[in-house]
Amino acid sequence: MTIRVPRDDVADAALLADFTTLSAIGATPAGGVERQAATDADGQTRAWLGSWLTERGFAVRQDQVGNLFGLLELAPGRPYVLAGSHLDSQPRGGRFDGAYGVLAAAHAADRLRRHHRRTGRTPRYNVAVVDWFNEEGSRFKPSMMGSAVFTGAMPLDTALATTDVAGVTVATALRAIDGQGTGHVLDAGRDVAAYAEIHIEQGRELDKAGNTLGLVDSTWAANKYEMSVIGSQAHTGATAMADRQDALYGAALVVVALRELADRYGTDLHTSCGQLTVHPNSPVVVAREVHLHLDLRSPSDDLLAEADEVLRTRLAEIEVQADVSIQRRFSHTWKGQHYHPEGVALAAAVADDLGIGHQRVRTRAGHDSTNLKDVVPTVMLFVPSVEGISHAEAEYTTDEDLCTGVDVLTEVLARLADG
Ligand code: HGY
Ligand code: MN
Ligand code: MN
Ligand code: MN
Repeated sequence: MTIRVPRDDVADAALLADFTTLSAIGATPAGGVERQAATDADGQTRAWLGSWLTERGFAVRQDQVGNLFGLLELAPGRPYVLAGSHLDSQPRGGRFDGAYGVLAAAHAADRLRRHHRRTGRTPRYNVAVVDWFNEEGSRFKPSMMGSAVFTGAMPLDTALATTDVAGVTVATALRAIDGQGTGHVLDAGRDVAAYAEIHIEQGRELDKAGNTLGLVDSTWAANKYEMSVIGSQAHTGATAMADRQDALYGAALVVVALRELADRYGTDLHTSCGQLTVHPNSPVVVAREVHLHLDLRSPSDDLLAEADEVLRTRLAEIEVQADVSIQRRFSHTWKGQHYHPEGVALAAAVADDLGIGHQRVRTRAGHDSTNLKDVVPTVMLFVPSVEGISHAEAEYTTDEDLCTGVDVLTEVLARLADG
């Protein structure tokens, strides 16, 4: 099939200049960014995107959970093809994760706008760019919050009432950055014809294979738990060891048990505890309570369920061993599922037509497309992460791969918009 929107070399320079500007917001010393959801830095990137879109004729709107949209009406009254990702980052995170996908979507949609103005053609669908609120789930749990509310996977009120460790709600934090819209912008079921997202791979497959493009055909499954290990406070010096109910000792056994569980299943299970809070967290007090966030991922739902059972048994042993009690509750879970085969086929056809090396990949990380794929036809694309590094300041993707990714996304968007 012939390419609908010709490559635009001038636009490469503009994309890279914009990415440099964006990466300077909330920049950290070693080349990362600190832009957790609804912080000032997140607010600044949203404001920057809003003015970038407004200057190019997009109608900028925010919904009640802070999802930021740039609407481009090319076919009045018709549904929209959405393209986007997320601007929020992990603490001292990488500057590419999410932000690249939002900028790529903005540039791709703008190339489409200029192309339709030149040719006078009217596509079947309108186009919209989106920055999904709080994809990362670091400050406010769970991750992928904004897209979960948009797709009906999470009630709006539950999201708005979610608090961070300081007790600040999402609603309060959004108002502080002028991030809360008054009403509905788009209805996932009625107004959205398809969704496309481009993202860094955050793994080594493409980098190892020397391919530029990943066509995401499925996702690993994930179980994320919040856990409390409850003991009793005591003097670290005076209290006899036999009299202790040391919550931090119990939590340490849980962390070791997670690693032993992963070792048991080889490469088919990833486990970690990334966040641990000790109370009262004093050097001369035996901890009374420890809160942990656990993250278990596997390509197999059945294996994940089996690992959950094995963990449950080990937790019961730890309760006896450390004389503590352990409470656990799911905070977020998603199944290992396939993406739309026709979306994968469309992306493969574009890669072939553009002569770009590509392969199918399975995402281990969650993305906003993990939610969108459940309600609309979805295309998810990856560009390489050098050495697979992500959620770290050393995260890196080459300029060439960034630009190639936008070429592909532009063409995918053009074909989705033509329906
Ligand atoms: O949980 C996830 O995989 C996402 O990156 N927040
Ligand atoms: Mn991401
Ligand atoms: Mn991330
Ligand atoms: Mn993610």
